[in-house]
Amino acid sequence: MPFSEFTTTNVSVAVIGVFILGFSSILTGLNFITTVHRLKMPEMKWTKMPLFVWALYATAWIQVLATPILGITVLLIFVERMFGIGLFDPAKGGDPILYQHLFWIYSHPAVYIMVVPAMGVVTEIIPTFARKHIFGYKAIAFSSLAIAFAGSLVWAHHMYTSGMSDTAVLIFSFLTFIVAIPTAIKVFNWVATLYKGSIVIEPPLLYALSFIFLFSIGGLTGLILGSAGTDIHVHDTYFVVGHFHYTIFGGTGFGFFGAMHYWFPKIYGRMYNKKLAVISWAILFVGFNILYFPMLVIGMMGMPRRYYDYLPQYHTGHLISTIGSWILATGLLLMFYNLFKSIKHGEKVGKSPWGAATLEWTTPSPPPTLNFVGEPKLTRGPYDYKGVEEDEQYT
Ligand SMILES: [Cu+2]
Repeated sequence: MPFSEFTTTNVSVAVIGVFILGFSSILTGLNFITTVHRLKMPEMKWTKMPLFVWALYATAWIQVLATPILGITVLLIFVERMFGIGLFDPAKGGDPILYQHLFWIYSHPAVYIMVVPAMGVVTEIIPTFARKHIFGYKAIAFSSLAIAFAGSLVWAHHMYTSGMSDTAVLIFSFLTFIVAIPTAIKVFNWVATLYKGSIVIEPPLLYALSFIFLFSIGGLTGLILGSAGTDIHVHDTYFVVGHFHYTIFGGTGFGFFGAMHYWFPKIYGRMYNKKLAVISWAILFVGFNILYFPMLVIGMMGMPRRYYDYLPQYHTGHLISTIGSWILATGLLLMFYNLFKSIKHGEKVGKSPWGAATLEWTTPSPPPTLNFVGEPKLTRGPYDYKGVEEDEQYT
């Protein structure tokens, strides 16, 4: 029986909060979809949109289609608690596994709501710092939609040990592997974009490259969890905790940090201390791996998750993780210190400090109210660096 059914804590208020937040997420998605369809400048065809916008567009569809399931689920909890209707409580004729299904039908796609925008960020950063047109524009745009679609069909891979028919396990395992295809398409296209590019190493690129490395570990450990045989061995162990952090922190987190370092000069019209940004990135990256990699190892050895105590054979792994967490925290503090300090004290920059080709770099930094001075003109594609004027070039 779900804990939320019988606990005396104030679950009903909490689920109302989740319900309202869910609406906020749905309306955000609706807003992005409508904006992309109705408010693009007329010259901007679908294939001229920055791929970050494509990523947000795909994400918005997941928000609109998956979040209502969460809303309905918490509503059902509320109804069961308030009126005693048997939905999930077996004593009342309900089905607890149904609750788990409903939860994951939303919560697996929620992972993509977090990670697909980060993939969009990486897609913007890599061509800018490779000074090269993105490789496979259509494949990247389409793979965002494919991830959104395929990612909606795989939720029960969280439930191999909950009691499910072997046929269902096989199908969900197969579908989970399908998601690896559009994800790999993106990774191959990023690497192909870097190939023979004139690469300029700057803080945003370091975060984008870290994303590829860490998210690949997150994705590949996901395949170990997605195939039923190996999942049963590592289910509910630290392997899952390690995998999850490589995906969400290494993926979404590093994508977000990359975005902050990429668009910071546009937002504030000032540049952070680049040297300090590189140092804090290095500390963060090293600390991250020292913190999370041992989790994969002790998880494989059988260390269960959600326990505060453990057998002596797991001690070394936990100790290394703890030291890693201090290093990671140091990197985070340095990074935020640098960014916050530079909001007021950073060196002033022009409209396009990276020499990027997308439209937002043609407006002053910080942008005026309504973003552009007059009507913006589309004179080049989003990755057409030959069209970037001389004075906007990277210096
Ligand atoms: Cu999942």
